[in-house]
Amino acid sequence: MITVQQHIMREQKRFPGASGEFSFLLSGITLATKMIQAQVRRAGLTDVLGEHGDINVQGEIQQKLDVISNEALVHCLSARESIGVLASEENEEPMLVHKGSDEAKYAVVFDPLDGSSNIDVNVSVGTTFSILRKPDGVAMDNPEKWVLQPGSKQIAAGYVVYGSSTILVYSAGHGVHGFTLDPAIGAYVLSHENMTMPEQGKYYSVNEAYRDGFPARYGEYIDRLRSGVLGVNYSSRYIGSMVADFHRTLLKGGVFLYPPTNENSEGKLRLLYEANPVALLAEQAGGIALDGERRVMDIEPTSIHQRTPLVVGSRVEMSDFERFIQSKE
Ligand code: P6P
Repeated sequence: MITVQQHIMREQKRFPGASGEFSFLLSGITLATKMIQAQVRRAGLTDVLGEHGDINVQGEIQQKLDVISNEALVHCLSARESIGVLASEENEEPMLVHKGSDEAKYAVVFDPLDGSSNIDVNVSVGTTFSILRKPDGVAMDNPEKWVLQPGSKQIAAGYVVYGSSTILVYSAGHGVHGFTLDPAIGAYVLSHENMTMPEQGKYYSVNEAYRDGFPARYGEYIDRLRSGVLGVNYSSRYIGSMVADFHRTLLKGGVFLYPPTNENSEGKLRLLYEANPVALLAEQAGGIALDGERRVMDIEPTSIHQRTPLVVGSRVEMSDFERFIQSKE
């Protein structure tokens, strides 16, 4: 049995000069997500379901569990001296922690409870996170510069999916590893070492209700998948919770798409704390992640909550997507 702490310590050795601060940082995430899952698992039993009432920066009504989850992550991560900046889907501005500390060199960007609109109907939700190193020469009085970096600069990223079991999936640039929370001992135990995305899958995943609002090439691509031209009789799976939809794509292959729509012309998913983490995992697992034209992790962010289209999945479907889209230009 290998716990995530043991695994991180092993990974830690790959970070030159790291003094255990990286593993302590990640332990802040594992602790917070255990606190979150305890609330998610009992949501129906305690007064945590339903709306908190406030409107968050996304203009979405904050679910109570969103607020509790955000507070858990801010509390646990603020106790890590190596962190200087936190940025959350729930907070308009980045948060400074350990202001002035010479130890602080990392920023953590997260969505505390992605898919939270599904909570009341007991559908899987998730926490996403992205860890960045402070750019050289940037002081803490410029927190945006700590987080406005392309996804290629992530030193680690991952998610926790609160589903039929609670699974943490992360990469620190050396493969993708999954850990299942064992409630009997309260530890994340290695259950999926060196996860690789199948070369091809049998599912495509998109909200087809918005199809009329997609740029035409996306609908044409979905028709192409359904035509059998890739040799697979695809089935459609869409949960409406990105972490759950991506987790299936990582394990089973296929493609997940959130294209531009009439309502969200830049796409709905957020670059820093939804698209970038899954893009790192997808590439580390042998898949591809695009914004429809270019590599997600090449996008230079200009604002913390900026959105992006996302097309992510197996090499066969994604290579075909790239060729097909380019043939349309
Ligand atoms: P739609 C959840 O609100 C979320 O941000 C992602 O987790 C999910 O993939 C997407 O929105 C679902 O959006 O428009 O299909 O309901």
